[in-house]
Amino acid sequence: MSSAEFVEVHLAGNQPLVSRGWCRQWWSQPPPWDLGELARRFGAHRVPVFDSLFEMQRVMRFDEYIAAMADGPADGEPVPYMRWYARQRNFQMICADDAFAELAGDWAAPSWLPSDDYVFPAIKTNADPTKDSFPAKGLFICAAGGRTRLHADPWASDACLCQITGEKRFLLYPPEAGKVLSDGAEVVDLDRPDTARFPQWNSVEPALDVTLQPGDAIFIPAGWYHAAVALSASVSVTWNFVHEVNADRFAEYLASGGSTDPTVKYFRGRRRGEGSA
Ligand SMILES: O=C(O)CCC(=O)C(=O)O
Ligand SMILES: [Fe+2]
Repeated sequence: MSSAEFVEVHLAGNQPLVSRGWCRQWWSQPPPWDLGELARRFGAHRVPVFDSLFEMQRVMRFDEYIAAMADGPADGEPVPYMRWYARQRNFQMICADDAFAELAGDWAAPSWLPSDDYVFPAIKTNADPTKDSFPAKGLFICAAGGRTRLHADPWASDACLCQITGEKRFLLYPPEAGKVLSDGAEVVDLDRPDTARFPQWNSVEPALDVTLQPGDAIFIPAGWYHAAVALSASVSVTWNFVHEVNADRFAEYLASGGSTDPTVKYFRGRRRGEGSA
């Protein structure tokens, strides 16, 4: 797929894309980031560990996290999920920027992504997600069973996720399914639905139910509800963005209160390449 086609059909058309073997253009295999190697390279870093949504639970050494992955969660606890984000706000204790800088030569973004004309972050030419800062740019690592509950991403932004190691299942629902999946404040937990709160949640089918293999990538358009679960120990890289073709949508988001969001303020207050990423 060319980036022109991707921009027209998927970005402007707000349609998801599953791309098998995004990495094949550069390598026959995805980058060899097995957990042991990552632990050797970055073991001394402190990383944030989450539950199945975006509330940080604790901070631990990366090598300790990798060791704990093998032990499994405590009884009744969700599988811990490491989401190690690059800097995306001014006040952020822990950032993956040093690790991303070291890994930059090891991976490449899918070739169908446009390299020009991003509005969030504002990057006019030669955007490179391996080197440039993006909102919610993160290295996500979890054991089998680690999951991200159903949600839609913030900032009226699109997202790309590259699966590096292990298998991860994704469910996607179109924005209009929000009528039954969300009540405005909360989104239904597909694994433990509160049927009093979301009585119709079961009346919609996912538009997409796919299992990503190492070397696959997925494009999640703005407003689409999605949930993910790792089927084996998993390493993914992900980031969010808004392209010029969706500038109106982003402007509307800013006008309706988005301009006070800490991540929006961070990216609008810096120039490209400023800071450590
Ligand atoms: O890979 C996952 O667990 C889901 C990632 C995601 O949707 C997000 O971080 O917004
Ligand atoms: Fe998401």
